This record gives sequence, structure tokens and C-alpha cells, in this order.
Amino acid sequence: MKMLFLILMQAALAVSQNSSSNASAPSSIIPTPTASISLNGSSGTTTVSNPTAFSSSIVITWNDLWDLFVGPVSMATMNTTMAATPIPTSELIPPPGLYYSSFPTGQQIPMASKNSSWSFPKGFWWGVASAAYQAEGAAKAEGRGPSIWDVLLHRVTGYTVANQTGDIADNHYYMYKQDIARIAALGVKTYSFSISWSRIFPFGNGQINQEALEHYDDVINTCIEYGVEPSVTLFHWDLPLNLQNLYGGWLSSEIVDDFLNYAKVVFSYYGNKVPRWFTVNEPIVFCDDYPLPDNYFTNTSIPKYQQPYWCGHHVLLAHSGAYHLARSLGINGTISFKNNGGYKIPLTNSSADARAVQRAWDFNEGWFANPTFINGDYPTNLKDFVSDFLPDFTDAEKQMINGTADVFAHDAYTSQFYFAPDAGIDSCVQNKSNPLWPSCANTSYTYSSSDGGWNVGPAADPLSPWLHKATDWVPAFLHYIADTWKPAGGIAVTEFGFAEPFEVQKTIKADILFDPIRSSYYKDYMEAILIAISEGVNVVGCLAWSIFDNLEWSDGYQDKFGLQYVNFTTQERAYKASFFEYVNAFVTYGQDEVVPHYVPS
Ligand code: GBH
Repeated sequence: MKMLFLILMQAALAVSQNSSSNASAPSSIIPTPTASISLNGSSGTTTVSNPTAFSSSIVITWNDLWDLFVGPVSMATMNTTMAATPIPTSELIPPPGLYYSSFPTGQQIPMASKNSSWSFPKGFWWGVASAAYQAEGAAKAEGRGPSIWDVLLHRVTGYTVANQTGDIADNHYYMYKQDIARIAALGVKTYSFSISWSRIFPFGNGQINQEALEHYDDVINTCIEYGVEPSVTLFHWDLPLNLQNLYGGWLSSEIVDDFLNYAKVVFSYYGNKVPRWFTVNEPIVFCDDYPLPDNYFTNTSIPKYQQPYWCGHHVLLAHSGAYHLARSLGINGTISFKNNGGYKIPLTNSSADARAVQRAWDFNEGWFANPTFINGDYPTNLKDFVSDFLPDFTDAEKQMINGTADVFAHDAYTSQFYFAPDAGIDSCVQNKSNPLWPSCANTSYTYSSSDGGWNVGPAADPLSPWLHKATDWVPAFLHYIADTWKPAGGIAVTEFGFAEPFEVQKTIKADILFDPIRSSYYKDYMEAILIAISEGVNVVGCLAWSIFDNLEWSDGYQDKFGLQYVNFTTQERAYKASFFEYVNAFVTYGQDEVVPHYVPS
């Protein structure tokens, strides 16, 4: 016991490495709120096995986690919290318009024409989004533990296109005040960001890092001070490395309690200052990231093809558990998870293609939406597949899972065509080695050749080959969601955005800032939402991705989704034309006034 205490003390010192008085370290550890966390190997130190680092299990510290699994990380020169400075009014002048009404005024007012039968309902919440690992930097600062993404980008050969990591990123960890001031200056209503789990729990479970809790408290308070509503995501892919090492992360049912404990700490600390919570971001994506690359993470005996679905299973339990936990703690903000995908357009009107489309819904959106919005269980085509290896949800679990999303939060960037595989769906379903197995739905970005073979819309940057501007299909998509999953609290498009082609190759700042395809994407996307609303679909909010250029995961800083440009040498930010286009949709069609907020009161 005494030794455990010493180990805990060491870790406490380690997690407060940047604080000047290490003597205060023990008081920076607040007690864990549930009795289930005990002072065992998962508190302060941990026991792991990793085939690349060592062959037998040893006890390791916070420093070891970094040194053994990640290695040296870069640090920004600016590494204390910066105050916000006023945004010069010269930066707030909109660009000349891309679209003109029939009597162009020549003024710099984009979207000059207006359809008077459209409007966003009162209270429609709109804003911009980011995610912790993509924006914050400060990788090792103030006790943050590593996540799997530190390993993926530092260590895994061939994982990144340009050897770029999130070590510094947008330095948002220190520059959030200015970043919030900059969006407030344009009148943005909500800022959606994610919390880094491994900042709050450097080991994923066990010991809590008070400095991190205080950091996000200040981010939330700064939003409120500037009249920007905070929207908070608990998990945007940056799984604490230790949990992957301990038990395989989302592959193990042990993740459920650790996630709930993390959620409990966060909900308890920030409570009702946050009007909108998202538990997890895009489980389809991070579950499909399993199996993780061989040899860098703890092996598991779960067959690779099953791994995404074990992950999904635990996500559903963790998400729904967090939903009920939040309610029991008196959280009155909305709770959802962010699903993702696009409208699935049948390539032809054949019944085979219709079947392929249904399978695609079932293996994608339906994977998480059917259980949470319909009946606590998987959709038919998916269930047929997973019931060979996953345990059935019990009736109690189904009841726990069903009805646990207050809003249908959907990250909906683009749409695609779907069609049956050449060999037919049935033969694909029998054939594990078919690359389309198990969904057996083929995809295309182009119309069939008999329909001309055109792209569904303009392509984004080649680093995002999945993304085309397909805004024409957004109203159909929103109708489909409303009709299929019948979300009582409506639909929010919680991410949408566009990577302007070849933006990374532009060298003149004024050229970068003028981003016509992204601007037309936002204009047409907002009009598509307005069309759906005018047709009776209950769309309650939207979040543009992203507040600024940031780490696009494996694509590094090469692929840009920002509504603001970022110079990654100087960390200067600048509004792109598309940001004005986006805001202008609310100026033109919003019932609520768009109120720019320049300086803190
Ligand atoms: C969002 O996911 C993420 O939430 C966000 O972090 C990210 O920055 C943003 O997209 C822009 O990419 O390369 O063919 O395997 C959007 C959904 C799902 C789109 C995975 C890219 C990979 C397709 N993403 N998909 S492919």
C-alpha cells in the first residue's frame, strides 16, 4: 500500500509537470466520484504489454507511456494561455459576392437574392466545430496522457501522408480565447469542441487531472463570456492509449465503465453550463478503424473482421449509459451522439440496387441509429451478420439503449450512388474475400454511364476522395432521416464542410482566402436545409466543419476544411470568404438576429 501511494505521488507529480509548485500536486488530484475505481494498477501507473516495446508486463508511469510508445513531441513557442485581442473591423468586411441577383449592386454582399418563403426557425442553433486532437496541440502539456492518435501519427510507418502530428496543431489549447473572440466577432452562435479524455484521465481511468478540468472550464466560461454557446463532445477518436494497451480499447466491455466514469466527471464538473452534449463522434468511423495497425498496440484474440462490431456494441452501451447517467445527474442539456454518412442514391432503379441501398443504410447509419431511435437493436441486414458472433442485446439492454438521443445529430458531408456488386448481393454475402463484404453494397461518385457518367458534384481536394459537393441531395437526405428514425427532437447537421481543391498549393494569402467551391458548398448547403425546413423537416441546428484549418488526421495539414486560414508557422488566423457566406445564410434567413460580439464585457 505504501508503495502504491508512492507510485501515485510520482504520477501526481508527473501530471502536473508544468505547474510551478509541485508541492501542490496531491491537491490537484480530486477524488474519483465512483467507488468502482480503486488504487490498483490503473491508478497513476499501469500494467501493459506491448509487443514492440517489451515482451513482458511491467509497471509504467506517465513518462514511460510517452517515452515508450510515442517518443519526443514538439512544443509550441507560445505555451501559456493567451488573452484575446479585439478583432480589427477591417477583417470583418465581407468579400465580393460570387452570386448576384438580377440587378447586381456591385456591393460586397454575398447571397444578395432572397427566397422569402424560407427561414430558419427561432432558436435554430448554428456554429462551427473542432476536435481536441485536431486543434489543440500542447500534446504533453499540463499532464495530458497520450492517445492512440499520438502513436498512429508518431510511430506507425506509412500512416501519415506528410509525417505531420497533432503536437502543436493550431495551438488552440493556449489560443482558445482569441479563437472564441474571432468567431464571436462574426456573430457565430455556438462553438462545438471536444474534450480530450486523456487530458482529464491521463491513463484513461483512475487518476483525474485537475488542471485539465480547469482548462475546459475556462474554455466553456470564455464561450459564455463572448455570447457563444458551448457544445461539447466527450470523445472525438482520441482514445487514451493506456486503455487500448490495457484491454484493447473499444474492443473490450471494460471501456464502458471507464467511459461512464469519464462522462460522470465531465458532466458533474460543467453541468448545465453546456446546452448540448455529444457523447461520441462518428462511431462508424472510429469502430471501422479497428483493427488498429499490427504491432503497435496490444493484440486481441477477436478476429479482425469482427472488431468494428465489437467496438460498436460497446459504444452503444457506453453512449446509452452516459445518456441515463446525465439525466440522473440532472443535466438538462440535450444529449446525443454524432452519427455520420451521406444520402444513398440508388445508381439505377433496379431492385438489386435498391437492396444494396438498404444494406448500406443498415451497415452505416442504421448500425447506431436503429438501436437508439427505433428498438434498441440492429437493423435486419446488420443483425443477420453480427448475430454470428456478437451477443444479442438483452431486453434490459435494448430498453436502456432505445431513446437515448435527444436530437438526430448527423455529420453529413456528401452523398454517393449505391449499387449491387457485379457478382450479385447473395454471392457477395457468402464470400468473405469479396472486398465489399460484409455490407456488399458498391459505391460510386458518378452517375451511371447511361446517365452521362458525371460526378455527383464538384470534387474536393484529392486528399478527400470521398468528398464531393452533393448539396442537391441534402433535402432528400433530411427527409429520409426524419421518415426513418423519426427523431422527436429533430435533426442537427453536426458537421458539414468542404476541402477546397489544392488549397495547400496556394501561396498568396489573398488567393487562399477566396475559396469559391467551399463558398458555393456552404451557400447551397444552407439553401438545401432551408428547402427541407420549408417542406416540414424539423432541422434544429447545424455546425460547419471547421472553425479553422487543422490536423486532418492522417492527411496532416495538407487537406483543409477551415472557414479560417491558419498560418502554421505564425499561428495567424484569417477568415476565408466561405465563412462570410455561411454566416450570411443566418443574416438573410434567420429569425434571430446575428449579433457580433467583439470584446469581452
Ligand atoms: C469528419 O468525418 C470528422 O469528424 C472530422 O474529424 C474530420 O476532420 C472531417 O470529417 C473532415 O474529414 O478515405 O474513403 O476511407 C467525416 C466522415 C468518414 C469522412 C471517413 C472520411 C474516410 C473515407 N469521414 N471517411 S475513405
